Amino acid sequence: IATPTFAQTAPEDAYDYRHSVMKSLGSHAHAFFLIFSGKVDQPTQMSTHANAIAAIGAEISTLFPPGSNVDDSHALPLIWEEPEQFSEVAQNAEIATARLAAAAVSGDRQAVAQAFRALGNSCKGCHDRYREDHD
Ligand code: ASC
Repeated sequence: IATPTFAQTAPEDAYDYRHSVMKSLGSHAHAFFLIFSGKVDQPTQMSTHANAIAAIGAEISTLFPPGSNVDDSHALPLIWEEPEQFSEVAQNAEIATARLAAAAVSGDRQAVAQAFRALGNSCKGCHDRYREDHD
């Protein structure tokens, strides 16, 4: 039986935390896109969301401690069966979020669009392999 990375954190709480943080990542991505696409006129807040995305992106790999694959979770056991490969994917996600933040600072719309697409592909690639299909 694997022990959680943080001995003080119960598996259900590690899952609860992961779920909350990943939801916030998706919410920031959605908010970012509402501004980028021009639907919401809050240009100065684009960097707020890009920076939040990068800050969260840098911590994704910490959200999956051994033992946190509880029943409610959509995370597939494969995550803990191939930790090195998962780690690489998490690392790529971190890089993609950092690139979005850098592109947002540059103000180059093409660069932002490209970085946002790349980040979406990173999210999708990881979900396709490591997250259970759900609606
Ligand atoms: C998001 C979000 C995801 C990804 C994914 C990209 O904003 O919540 O899970 O992007 O849809 O394909």
